[in-house]
Amino acid sequence: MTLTVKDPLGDHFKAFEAIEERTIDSSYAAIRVDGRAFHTLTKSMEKPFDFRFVQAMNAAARAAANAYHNVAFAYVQSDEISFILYRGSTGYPFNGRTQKLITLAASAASAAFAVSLERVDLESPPIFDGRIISLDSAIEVENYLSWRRLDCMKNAVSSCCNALFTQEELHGRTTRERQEMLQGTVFEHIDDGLFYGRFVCREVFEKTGPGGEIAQRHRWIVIPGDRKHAGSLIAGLPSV
Ligand SMILES: Nc1nc2c(ncn2[C@@H]2O[C@H](COP(=O)(O)OP(=O)(O)O)[C@@H](O)[C@H]2O)c(=O)[nH]1
Ligand SMILES: [Mg+2]
Repeated sequence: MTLTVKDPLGDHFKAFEAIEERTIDSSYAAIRVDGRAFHTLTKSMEKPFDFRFVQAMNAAARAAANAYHNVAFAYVQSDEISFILYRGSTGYPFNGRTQKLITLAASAASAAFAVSLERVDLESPPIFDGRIISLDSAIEVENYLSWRRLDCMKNAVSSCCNALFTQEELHGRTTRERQEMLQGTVFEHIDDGLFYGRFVCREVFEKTGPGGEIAQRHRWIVIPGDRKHAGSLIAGLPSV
Protein backbone atom coordinates (compact mmCIF):
# COMPACT_ATOMS: atom_id res chain seq x y z
CA MET A 1 0.00 0.00 0.00
CA THR A 2 1.34 3.43 -0.89
CA LEU A 3 0.80 6.07 1.66
CA THR A 4 0.24 9.43 0.02
CA VAL A 5 0.08 12.33 2.36
CA LYS A 6 -1.59 15.39 0.92
CA ASP A 7 -0.46 18.64 2.39
CA PRO A 8 -2.54 21.41 0.79
CA LEU A 9 -1.55 24.01 3.37
CA GLY A 10 2.11 23.13 2.87
CA ASP A 11 1.73 23.47 -0.92
CA HIS A 12 -0.05 26.78 -0.43
CA PHE A 13 2.73 28.30 1.70
CA LYS A 14 5.60 26.69 -0.22
CA ALA A 15 4.27 28.52 -3.29
CA PHE A 16 4.47 31.83 -1.38
CA GLU A 17 7.96 30.93 -0.15
CA ALA A 18 9.05 30.30 -3.75
CA ILE A 19 8.05 33.85 -4.74
CA GLU A 20 10.66 35.26 -2.33
CA GLU A 21 13.35 32.77 -3.26
CA ARG A 22 16.31 34.00 -5.31
CA THR A 23 19.33 32.02 -6.42
CA ILE A 24 22.83 33.10 -7.26
CA ASP A 25 24.93 31.64 -10.07
CA SER A 26 27.71 34.20 -10.69
CA SER A 27 31.35 33.04 -10.72
CA TYR A 28 31.92 34.69 -7.33
CA ALA A 29 29.86 36.27 -4.59
CA ALA A 30 30.42 38.32 -1.47
CA ILE A 31 28.26 37.80 1.59
CA ARG A 32 28.69 40.75 3.93
CA VAL A 33 27.49 40.57 7.52
CA ASP A 34 27.43 43.66 9.72
CA GLY A 35 26.99 44.00 13.48
CA ARG A 36 23.56 45.39 14.36
CA ALA A 37 23.77 48.65 16.35
CA PHE A 38 27.35 47.90 17.38
CA HIS A 39 27.91 51.57 18.22
CA THR A 40 25.93 50.70 21.40
CA LEU A 41 27.75 47.41 22.03
CA THR A 42 31.15 49.10 21.64
CA LYS A 43 30.34 52.19 23.72
CA SER A 44 32.26 50.98 26.76
CA MET A 45 35.04 49.33 24.76
CA GLU A 46 38.58 50.49 24.14
CA LYS A 47 38.69 53.28 21.52
CA PRO A 48 39.62 53.42 18.68
CA PHE A 49 40.45 49.68 18.66
CA ASP A 50 39.46 47.09 21.21
CA PHE A 51 41.63 43.97 21.13
CA ARG A 52 38.89 41.61 22.39
CA PHE A 53 36.40 43.02 19.90
CA VAL A 54 38.89 42.52 17.06
CA GLN A 55 39.55 38.94 18.23
CA ALA A 56 35.80 38.21 18.41
CA MET A 57 35.33 39.51 14.84
CA ASN A 58 38.14 37.22 13.65
CA ALA A 59 36.53 34.28 15.48
CA ALA A 60 33.16 35.10 13.88
CA ALA A 61 34.81 35.15 10.43
CA ARG A 62 36.46 31.75 10.98
CA ALA A 63 33.24 30.16 12.26
CA ALA A 64 31.06 31.39 9.41
CA ALA A 65 33.75 30.53 6.83
CA ASN A 66 33.48 26.93 8.09
CA ALA A 67 29.75 26.92 7.37
CA TYR A 68 30.26 26.49 3.58
CA HIS A 69 32.79 24.63 1.50
CA ASN A 70 32.93 27.40 -1.15
CA VAL A 71 34.45 30.18 0.97
CA ALA A 72 37.78 31.24 -0.53
CA PHE A 73 38.55 33.74 2.24
CA ALA A 74 36.96 36.43 4.38
CA TYR A 75 37.76 40.12 4.81
CA VAL A 76 37.13 41.66 8.23
CA GLN A 77 37.03 45.34 9.15
CA SER A 78 35.32 47.24 11.97
CA ASP A 79 32.06 45.34 12.70
CA GLU A 80 31.68 43.80 9.23
CA ILE A 81 32.87 40.60 7.53
CA SER A 82 32.77 39.87 3.79
CA PHE A 83 32.93 36.21 2.79
CA ILE A 84 34.21 35.68 -0.75
CA LEU A 85 32.58 32.59 -2.26
CA TYR A 86 33.31 30.90 -5.57
CA ARG A 87 30.86 28.85 -7.63
CA GLY A 88 33.53 26.36 -8.70
CA SER A 89 32.69 23.17 -10.56
CA THR A 90 30.24 21.97 -7.90
CA GLY A 91 28.15 25.16 -7.69
CA TYR A 92 27.11 27.04 -4.56
CA PRO A 93 25.71 25.21 -1.52
CA PHE A 94 21.89 25.02 -1.33
CA ASN A 95 21.80 25.48 -5.11
CA GLY A 96 22.75 29.10 -4.54
CA ARG A 97 19.58 29.94 -2.57
CA THR A 98 20.41 33.41 -1.29
CA GLN A 99 18.24 33.32 1.83
CA LYS A 100 20.00 30.16 3.01
CA LEU A 101 23.46 31.52 2.20
CA ILE A 102 22.92 34.89 3.91
CA THR A 103 21.14 33.65 7.03
CA LEU A 104 23.71 30.93 7.63
CA ALA A 105 26.58 33.43 7.51
CA ALA A 106 24.81 35.91 9.79
CA SER A 107 23.80 33.29 12.37
CA ALA A 108 27.18 31.53 12.42
CA ALA A 109 28.92 34.91 12.85
CA SER A 110 26.49 35.97 15.62
CA ALA A 111 26.92 32.76 17.62
CA ALA A 112 30.72 32.67 17.35
CA PHE A 113 31.05 36.40 18.10
CA ALA A 114 28.94 36.04 21.27
CA VAL A 115 30.90 32.99 22.46
CA SER A 116 34.23 34.71 21.80
CA LEU A 117 33.21 37.93 23.55
CA GLU A 118 31.96 36.00 26.62
CA ARG A 119 30.34 39.12 28.07
CA VAL A 120 26.87 38.78 26.50
CA ASP A 121 23.55 40.30 27.53
CA LEU A 122 21.06 37.46 26.93
CA GLU A 123 18.18 39.93 26.55
CA SER A 124 20.02 41.68 23.76
CA PRO A 125 22.74 39.44 22.29
CA PRO A 126 25.04 40.70 19.54
CA ILE A 127 23.55 39.94 16.12
CA PHE A 128 24.60 40.44 12.51
CA ASP A 129 22.52 41.28 9.46
CA GLY A 130 23.62 40.16 5.99
CA ARG A 131 23.36 40.67 2.25
CA ILE A 132 24.79 38.98 -0.82
CA ILE A 133 26.45 40.55 -3.87
CA SER A 134 27.06 38.78 -7.22
CA LEU A 135 30.58 39.26 -8.56
CA ASP A 136 31.05 38.16 -12.16
CA SER A 137 34.84 38.15 -12.35
CA ALA A 138 38.01 38.14 -10.25
CA ILE A 139 38.39 41.85 -11.15
CA GLU A 140 35.02 42.55 -9.56
CA VAL A 141 36.18 40.69 -6.43
CA GLU A 142 39.22 42.97 -6.40
CA ASN A 143 37.07 46.09 -6.89
CA TYR A 144 34.71 44.99 -4.13
CA LEU A 145 37.60 44.47 -1.70
CA SER A 146 39.16 47.85 -2.66
CA TRP A 147 35.83 49.49 -1.81
CA ARG A 148 35.60 47.87 1.63
CA ARG A 149 39.32 48.52 2.31
CA LEU A 150 38.92 52.22 1.53
CA ASP A 151 36.01 52.35 3.97
CA CYS A 152 38.22 50.67 6.58
CA MET A 153 41.11 53.11 6.08
CA LYS A 154 38.80 56.14 6.28
CA ASN A 155 37.12 54.80 9.43
CA ALA A 156 40.47 53.94 11.03
CA VAL A 157 41.74 57.49 10.52
CA SER A 158 38.45 58.96 11.77
CA SER A 159 38.32 56.75 14.85
CA CYS A 160 41.92 57.57 15.79
CA CYS A 161 41.28 61.29 15.30
CA ASN A 162 38.08 61.10 17.36
CA ALA A 163 40.10 59.58 20.21
CA LEU A 164 42.63 62.45 20.17
CA PHE A 165 40.93 65.62 18.93
CA THR A 166 37.75 67.57 19.58
CA GLN A 167 34.92 67.85 17.02
CA GLU A 168 35.86 71.54 16.56
CA GLU A 169 39.45 70.59 15.69
CA LEU A 170 38.22 67.97 13.18
CA HIS A 171 35.40 70.01 11.63
CA GLY A 172 35.71 70.26 7.82
CA ARG A 173 38.97 68.26 7.68
CA THR A 174 39.41 65.76 4.84
CA THR A 175 40.67 62.22 5.50
CA ARG A 176 44.11 63.21 4.15
CA GLU A 177 44.26 66.19 6.53
CA ARG A 178 43.13 64.00 9.40
CA GLN A 179 45.85 61.50 8.56
CA GLU A 180 48.40 64.33 8.71
CA MET A 181 47.04 65.34 12.13
CA LEU A 182 47.97 61.85 13.37
CA GLN A 183 51.68 62.38 12.55
CA GLY A 184 53.72 62.41 15.74
CA THR A 185 50.86 60.93 17.83
CA VAL A 186 50.48 57.38 19.22
CA PHE A 187 48.42 56.59 16.11
CA GLU A 188 51.04 57.65 13.57
CA HIS A 189 51.65 53.96 12.78
CA ILE A 190 48.38 52.05 12.99
CA ASP A 191 48.73 48.26 12.92
CA ASP A 192 48.24 47.02 9.31
CA GLY A 193 45.45 44.65 10.36
CA LEU A 194 43.51 47.60 11.78
CA PHE A 195 44.37 50.15 9.09
CA TYR A 196 43.74 47.89 6.05
CA GLY A 197 41.44 45.34 7.69
CA ARG A 198 42.24 41.63 7.81
CA PHE A 199 41.95 38.60 5.59
CA VAL A 200 41.01 35.31 7.19
CA CYS A 201 42.38 32.74 4.76
CA ARG A 202 43.39 29.09 4.57
CA GLU A 203 46.85 27.88 5.36
CA VAL A 204 47.49 24.34 4.21
CA PHE A 205 49.65 22.11 6.37
CA GLU A 206 50.57 18.45 6.42
CA LYS A 207 49.58 16.17 9.27
CA THR A 208 51.14 12.78 9.86
CA GLY A 209 48.63 10.11 10.89
CA PRO A 210 49.23 7.23 13.36
CA GLY A 211 50.30 4.93 10.49
CA GLY A 212 52.78 7.49 9.19
CA GLU A 213 50.46 8.56 6.36
CA ILE A 214 50.56 12.24 5.48
CA ALA A 215 47.29 14.12 5.05
CA GLN A 216 46.77 17.72 3.97
CA ARG A 217 44.76 19.84 6.38
CA HIS A 218 43.96 23.52 6.51
CA ARG A 219 43.59 26.08 9.24
CA TRP A 220 42.34 29.67 9.06
CA ILE A 221 44.98 32.32 9.58
CA VAL A 222 44.67 36.10 9.84
CA ILE A 223 46.82 38.37 7.63
CA PRO A 224 46.66 42.11 6.86
CA GLY A 225 44.03 43.12 4.29
CA ASP A 226 46.35 45.27 2.15
CA ARG A 227 46.40 45.36 -1.65
CA LYS A 228 49.39 43.01 -1.94
CA HIS A 229 47.75 40.22 0.09
CA ALA A 230 44.48 40.81 -1.79
CA GLY A 231 46.36 40.32 -5.07
CA SER A 232 47.74 36.93 -4.10
CA LEU A 233 44.41 35.71 -2.66
CA ILE A 234 42.55 36.80 -5.81
CA ALA A 235 45.19 35.11 -8.01
CA GLY A 236 44.49 31.88 -6.10
CA LEU A 237 40.70 31.97 -6.67
CA PRO A 238 39.28 28.98 -8.60
CA SER A 239 38.67 30.27 -12.12
CA VAL A 240 35.47 28.38 -13.07
N1 LIG B 1 35.23 51.06 20.71
C1 LIG B 1 35.32 50.41 19.55
N2 LIG B 1 34.33 50.54 18.65
C2 LIG B 1 34.45 49.88 17.47
C3 LIG B 1 35.55 49.03 17.16
N3 LIG B 1 35.36 48.50 15.93
C4 LIG B 1 34.18 49.00 15.47
N4 LIG B 1 33.62 49.81 16.39
C5 LIG B 1 32.37 50.57 16.28
O1 LIG B 1 31.40 49.77 15.63
C6 LIG B 1 30.47 50.63 14.93
C7 LIG B 1 30.28 50.08 13.54
O2 LIG B 1 29.69 51.00 12.68
P1 LIG B 1 28.28 50.79 11.98
O3 LIG B 1 28.12 49.38 11.52
O4 LIG B 1 28.14 51.87 10.94
O5 LIG B 1 27.32 51.14 13.18
P2 LIG B 1 26.08 50.32 13.77
O6 LIG B 1 24.95 50.51 12.80
O7 LIG B 1 25.84 50.93 15.11
O8 LIG B 1 26.52 48.88 13.88
C8 LIG B 1 31.07 52.03 14.97
O9 LIG B 1 30.39 52.77 15.94
C9 LIG B 1 32.51 51.80 15.39
O10 LIG B 1 33.03 52.87 16.09
C10 LIG B 1 36.58 48.90 18.15
O11 LIG B 1 37.60 48.19 17.98
N5 LIG B 1 36.42 49.61 19.32
MG1 LIG C 1 27.15 47.73 12.26
